[in-house]
Amino acid sequence: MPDAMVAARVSEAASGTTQQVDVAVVGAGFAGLYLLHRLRKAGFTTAVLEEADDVGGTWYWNRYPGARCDIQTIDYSYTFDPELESAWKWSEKYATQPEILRYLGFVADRYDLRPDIRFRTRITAATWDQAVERWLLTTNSGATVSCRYYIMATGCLSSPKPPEIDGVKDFKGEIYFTSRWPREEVKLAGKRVAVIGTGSSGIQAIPLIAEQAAHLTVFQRTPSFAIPAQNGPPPADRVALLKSDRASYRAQARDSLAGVPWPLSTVVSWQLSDAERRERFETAWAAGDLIYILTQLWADQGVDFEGNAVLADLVREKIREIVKNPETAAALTPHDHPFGAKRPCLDTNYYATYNRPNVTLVNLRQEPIKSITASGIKTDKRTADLDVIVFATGFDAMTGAIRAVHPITGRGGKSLSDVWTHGPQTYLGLTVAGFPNLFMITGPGSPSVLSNMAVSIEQHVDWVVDRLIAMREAGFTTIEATETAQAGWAQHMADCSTLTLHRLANTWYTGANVPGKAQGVMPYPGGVGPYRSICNEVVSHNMLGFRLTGPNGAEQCNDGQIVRLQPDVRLVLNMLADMKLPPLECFGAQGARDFLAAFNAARPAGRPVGDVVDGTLTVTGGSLPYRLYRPATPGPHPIVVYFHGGGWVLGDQVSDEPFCRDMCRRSGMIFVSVGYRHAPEHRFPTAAEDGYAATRWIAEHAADLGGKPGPVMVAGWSAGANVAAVTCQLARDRGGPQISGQLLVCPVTDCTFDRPSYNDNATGYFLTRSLMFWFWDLYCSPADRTDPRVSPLRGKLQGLPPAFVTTCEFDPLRDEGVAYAEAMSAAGVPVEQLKARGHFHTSMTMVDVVITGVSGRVQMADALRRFAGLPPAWREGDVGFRPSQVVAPHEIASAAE
Ligand code: NA7
Repeated sequence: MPDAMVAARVSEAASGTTQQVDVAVVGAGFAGLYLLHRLRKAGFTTAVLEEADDVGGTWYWNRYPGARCDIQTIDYSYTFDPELESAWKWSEKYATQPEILRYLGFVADRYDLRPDIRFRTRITAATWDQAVERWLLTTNSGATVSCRYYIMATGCLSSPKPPEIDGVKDFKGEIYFTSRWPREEVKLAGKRVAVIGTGSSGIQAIPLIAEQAAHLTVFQRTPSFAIPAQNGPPPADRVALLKSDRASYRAQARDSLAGVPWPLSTVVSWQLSDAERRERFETAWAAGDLIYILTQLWADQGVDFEGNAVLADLVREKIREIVKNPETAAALTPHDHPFGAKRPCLDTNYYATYNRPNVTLVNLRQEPIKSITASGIKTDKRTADLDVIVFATGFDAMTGAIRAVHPITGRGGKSLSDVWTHGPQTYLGLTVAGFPNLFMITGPGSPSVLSNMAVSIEQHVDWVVDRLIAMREAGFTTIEATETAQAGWAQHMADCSTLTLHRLANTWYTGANVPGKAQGVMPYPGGVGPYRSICNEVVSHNMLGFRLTGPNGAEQCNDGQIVRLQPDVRLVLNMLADMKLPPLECFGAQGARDFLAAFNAARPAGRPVGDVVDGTLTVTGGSLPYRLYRPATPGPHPIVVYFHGGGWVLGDQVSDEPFCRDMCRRSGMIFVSVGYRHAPEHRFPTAAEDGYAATRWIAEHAADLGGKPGPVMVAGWSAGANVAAVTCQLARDRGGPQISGQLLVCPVTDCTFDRPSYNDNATGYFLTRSLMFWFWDLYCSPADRTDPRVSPLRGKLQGLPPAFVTTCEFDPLRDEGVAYAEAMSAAGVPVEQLKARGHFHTSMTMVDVVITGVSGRVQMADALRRFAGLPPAWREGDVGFRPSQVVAPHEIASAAE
């Protein structure tokens, strides 16, 4: 925009009285422009306030050499108007900053947005006035704005971080920040240049600076993982896909995890051979796409240490291949964080740049910077004489632009800065309790920087504007998140963080890059699609977690927590709901067994163990099959006799295979899974008597099975846990075998169905009340149901072996499991309980699917080891990335529990 026009606009605003608008928006970047367009179309008077003298936001400021987007540009575009999409053609797979800035200018012109944007205007304070229910904004130009709604479209990475190095002011040469690069050409030819910082900005700038400078010295504190962009024209296959069905391409992006339409990967690393993994990796390396490598190689790379380590090693190998000097290669190779936990970078010739004779890498881990002097940079070991220093040192991310830029004062004089002292508190990353009518676009607590920002921005803008329209229609004038909803969101964020590896790196995602900043994963790690569905659910549940008010005392508040399930449990249950399966009991017993077998065939099979042996054992009236899982460690091992779930009707010795394998690996014990007989062919008490007889046989044959002679342990899930509990009572009463501990996972313990969990979780959580009724009817006649051999809660509980009882919050069987644990405890039995919050009946056995079940299984395995008198197991991977502050995942997970 010509300067004269800017000046005219600024003075016009300055000269008037307070400008009254429906909505004020801060920032004229991707988010601010789309907001303005939508708000105007919806008939809201709107003012956009922008500090720069033109549109662009991030892309206005970050004009350093090499600045490009690192999501493919066809995906990093507005999608709200198909005509806009046809009117603009990107020239490159990853467009440069000037091209993206031109695009945003094109958008501003196309929708004639500039007249409502006040450029060169910085907000100096924002204060909520409860009496008039409006925000009052003061600005650096003196002009004030009064608005009903205040929307921060300030971007996630717009508040540069100070350099935090002594002596910057003393330096006599030129200083540049990548985040505030001048518009005028910066001449580097023939100069001695330093770059401090090797994040995305540094990695993009370094190769181009090296081409110009006489000498470039790179000061690196932490190496980042980078993969080659393989830039060029937009890839023909992706463009063709987009063109073939634009609407569905965009819809897929909106429902995906990262905001780019790649399918969900289901194969896990350990299901692939070395050669297959390498082939997938080479394809990804050649594809040059961060989202591809982060989501398409194998499903466990973002959530599991071992799956991640395989990928990280392959990237490390590439670095060693490219960089000729082994010492430099070693310094450039990250070892302190999992791949993707810190923002991975997309590069063009980055690693190869270190082969140039005019480039030196200084490893600040070995020689920290002591100070910047008049003539250069001094480390512990050297002095670099310099003409230019470039700071690529990053941003006070996510909260910086909202918290630090100007005071925001909400209801009751509360300052946002104070409210966020210990980290950002938000509901959905969109709103903050105590700050009515304030919205943040891509704020902390939303997918934002862990996604394609273009997709996340459009989703937020649409959600906010649609809410404002709905409020106007309903006659409400204020909207504010409730404390309950906000606390619930914090819990959900913590649950999501437990799931991914982001918490295990010190990064700007967690606030660790800014000294003194509160730490915790700030962006929402649960994925774009799930997040969108949650926002939509808030609306369909009558604005759950929001208080809306209007003139004449109108008020609506449906208070509550939007997500109470663990994030992966929610995904699984949604997938099951989408499958629209008929109730299992409709199939009949054999049909249900067939269905279960087919269902199980599609799940991850379970990780390798030392040995798997099938056999048969003898009981009165016949023989029973068993499957034995032996750890890979040297034996003899303690033995756990395991009883599968399935309501005494379904399943067999292999139906809980992934769980048995996992527990065998984690506990270091032999698991013998018993194929006890089923109803309706064999009704009560067959399962109970088989369980007892099998345990006796296994204890007597412990040595033959390669196990440790002596006491055995029993374990089971669901009806299998019922069999295990009954077995302990029978063993006590019938003179053995000796049982040293019982692990009961979601046990059936009683024949009454009136406990709250039976009603609260009657439907919607896979195991339904009617399915349980069906199981009971097939197994046991009403007259027999109070027999302790099927209702162990009604039996004598003194003298039972120590127990570990796991119950899940969303399980009809929850309360009877808790009742059994409490009753045993009251009878003097040592009992530990795990009440798994946000889990459902099958959570613990869905190994490699419900990842948040890991911490529970760790605790269960440790309990088994305690029963056997063994110390907790050391687990490979728990300490894999544990350089300093990093905490092992099971520790975090159990803390979260
Ligand atoms: P980043 O990714 O935060 O990178 C900043 C880099 O600067 C990083 O290597 C830091 O090392 C380093 N740094 C920061 N402060 C210092 C000091 N005081 N001394 C030495 N080194 C320092 O910011 P970028 O601008 O590169 O990228 C931000 C995002 O913008 C990017 O991910 C894209 O989304 C776009 P550290 O890792 O903290 O040890």
